[in-house]
Amino acid sequence: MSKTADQLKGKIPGESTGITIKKSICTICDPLTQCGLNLYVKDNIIIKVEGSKENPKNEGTLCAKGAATRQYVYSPERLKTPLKRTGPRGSGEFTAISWHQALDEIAEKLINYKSKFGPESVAFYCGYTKWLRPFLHRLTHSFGSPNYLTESSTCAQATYMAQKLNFGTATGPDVKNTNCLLVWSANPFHSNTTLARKILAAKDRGMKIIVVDPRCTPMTAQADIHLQLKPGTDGALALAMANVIINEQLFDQDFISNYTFGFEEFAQYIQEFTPEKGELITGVKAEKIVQAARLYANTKPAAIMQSAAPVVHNTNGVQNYRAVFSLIALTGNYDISGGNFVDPPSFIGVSGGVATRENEFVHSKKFEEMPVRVGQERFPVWSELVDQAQAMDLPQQIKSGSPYPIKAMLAFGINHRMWPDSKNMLQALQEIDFFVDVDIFMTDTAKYADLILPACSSVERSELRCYQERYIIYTQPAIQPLYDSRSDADIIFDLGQRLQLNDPLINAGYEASLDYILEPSHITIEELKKHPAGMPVLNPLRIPEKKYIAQGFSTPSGKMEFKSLILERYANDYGYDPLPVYHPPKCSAENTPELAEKFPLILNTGSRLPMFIHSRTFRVPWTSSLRPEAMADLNPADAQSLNIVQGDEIKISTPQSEIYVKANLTLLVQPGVVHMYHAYSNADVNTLFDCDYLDPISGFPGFKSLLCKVEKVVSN
Ligand SMILES: Nc1nc2c(c(=O)[nH]1)N[C@H]1C(S)=C(S)[C@@H](COP(=O)(O)OP(=O)(O)OC[C@H]3O[C@@H](n4cnc5c(=O)[nH]c(N)nc54)[C@H](O)[C@@H]3O)O[C@H]1N2
Ligand SMILES: Nc1nc2c(c(=O)[nH]1)N[C@H]1C(S)=C(S)[C@@H](COP(=O)(O)OP(=O)(O)OC[C@H]3O[C@@H](n4cnc5c(=O)[nH]c(N)nc54)[C@H](O)[C@@H]3O)O[C@H]1N2
Ligand SMILES: [Mo]
Repeated sequence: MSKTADQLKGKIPGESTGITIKKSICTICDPLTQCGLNLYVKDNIIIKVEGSKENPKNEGTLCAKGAATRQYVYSPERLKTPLKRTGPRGSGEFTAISWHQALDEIAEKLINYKSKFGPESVAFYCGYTKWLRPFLHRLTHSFGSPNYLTESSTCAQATYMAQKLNFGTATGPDVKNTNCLLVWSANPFHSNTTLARKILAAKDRGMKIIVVDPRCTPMTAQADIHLQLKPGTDGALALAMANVIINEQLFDQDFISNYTFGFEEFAQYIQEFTPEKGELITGVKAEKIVQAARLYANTKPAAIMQSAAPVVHNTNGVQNYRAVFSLIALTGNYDISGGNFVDPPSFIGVSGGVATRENEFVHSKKFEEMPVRVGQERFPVWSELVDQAQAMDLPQQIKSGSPYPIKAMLAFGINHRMWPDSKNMLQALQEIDFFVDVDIFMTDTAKYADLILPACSSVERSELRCYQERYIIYTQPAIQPLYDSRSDADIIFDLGQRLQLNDPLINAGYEASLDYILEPSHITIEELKKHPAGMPVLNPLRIPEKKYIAQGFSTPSGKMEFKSLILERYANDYGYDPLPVYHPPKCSAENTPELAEKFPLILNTGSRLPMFIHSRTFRVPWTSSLRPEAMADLNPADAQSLNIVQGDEIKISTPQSEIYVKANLTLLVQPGVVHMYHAYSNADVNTLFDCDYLDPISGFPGFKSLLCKVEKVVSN
């Protein structure tokens, strides 16, 4: 073999091989990771993928999903051209049309709905993808609609709501500098691998770890103390820990006296939550609760690591997390280095020490100048604290037309299987007048759209990202968009032009809008283009500790609120309790004992698997081969009493519906709990939930605790 042939075989970059290394980022999962990629490109084809060493997140590493980037990008399920529906909704019958025709038609329809039914009759939606959000958000409001909706109606925002009710602002753990990390329901070894490496490094320098999780996971394997509670009982566990901290005088007197509101009432309320009562409710031994409370309160500084989802995927989720976050105030670990530090977001929810005008950019029209948002009447606290509509109420409003009709939806990556009672969401999509979906792939939901537009993937586009590590990148396309696909941002700005919005920034275009957002930092897109692998932020904002001393807290009382004055305002009309009270999940042995007789097991869903991210990588051969079939996890003790062995086909039923899956026997789930991953097309666990099985404060679905029954159907 010639030298060049050898080099080609080895995929060695250089002039003789024509292979170049292009820098990009992976956004198969998004937005906290955004790992850097080295893409080996020859003739506009990616032939090899590596982690990029310069990137401060992944430092050269890649997870199972990122390593399969080529199979994701070159999937045969990629959408190739704009498509117009020719058959009935869901039939999958479409005909190819041009971009011109598609965008003209969308603009004409949306303008028509706006003039007939008002701009609020058009909803704009974005799924798990985050990068395009500021632009879609502005487009929505410039169009005049208050209805900007996202997947954050089931993710993260309820956690932030709990933090905002307590402290007025969101906060996160300072893992690098803490001496005790209380991981309250997170498993970064599967959900955020770059963070897992940072936790291991902190453990090496002596950091203690407490993990609260109903299952055993790689994270609990690292714990000094694992509190294996029953799903949905987090509030009771936190209140029992508060009981120990208060009654043993382990609290921070100065912080409580000077900076908190409602401590007396809270201290009185927690008296009933003795460690013994905590044990009764949560299943965690009283001694362990005491031990964990002492370790957390006595180690300084200590930080609580929250998750975007599991705690708030319970019908009592916001109050449970409020109880958990009260522990931060009790121990004075708020807004300090090594505690729960407040690092304000720079761009798309990620802090990066970069001053931006994102907030000003997205709110081109004030909510007060527009009609109420979807879900606002049902979830008023959501609407006070989150600048989006609550998408869980969307199917209801599409179907009922109340408080006003929703006629059209422009969605970027919508998956109806995200909603509880996902069939109900699909029915709503069948009833809506006009539905457009922009996605990378042909999906089951896209088949219901009137028009489908093909988006390109992250390696085919340019996007701006800030990193918590004070790093910033504006990527360049590593390859040209495949087929006739386009970047979501180009689609949004092109459509914006056609919608006659008279919006100077939408008219100025994508990069001009980014320059506008970045203007306070004096960083420009032109400068960023000179650094394809990204660059450290040169003069990052210096964020001081204990900002509350000078600024107070952004709560009604100006203090940290054990007793929420926002919730108190809704006490009469909505029955919200101002204290972080504990009530069992709506469907539970404690609340609905008669149901529990028929449905004796707890259904817990959606714990992350390392190779899947929602529905996205089921279609990728490398990742799907690791778990080719939908499976439900059962403890061997439960399996034995139900006469079930590994691989048997089982039926899981709830008061709502039933599904059929294979049984996976594992000690990782506790007896009495069945766990099942979500988003499978052939065994969609979200069909088992009622569409109204929601937390009354946030509107988040109770995905982590419902009652169910398991029966054997076919022996393996
Ligand atoms: N039972 C249960 N249900 C759950 C959960 C659970 O734990 N249990 N978790 C919930 C949580 S926390 C979340 S965040 C949601 C996630 O729910 P979804 O946001 O619905 O997640 P996906 O299934 O990934 O759907 C996103 C779609 O976006 C498309 N997409 C990907 N990248 C792009 C892009 O760059 N542009 C465009 N236009 N489209 C793109 C994908 O192909 C996919 O079709 O699921 C929720 N559902
Ligand atoms: N590989 C992969 N990574 C992902 C995702 C993915 O789909 N795949 N999704 C991304 C998204 S959208 C999100 S929101 C994050 C989620 O990130 P994480 O929260 O870290 O991940 P999960 O596995 O959903 O949940 C963490 C743990 O919470 C536990 N848990 C379940 N119910 C309860 C409960 O009631 N109380 C308590 N205390 N714990 C409970 C589960 O057993 C699980 O081990 O992951 C992100 N990263
Ligand atoms: Mo999420």
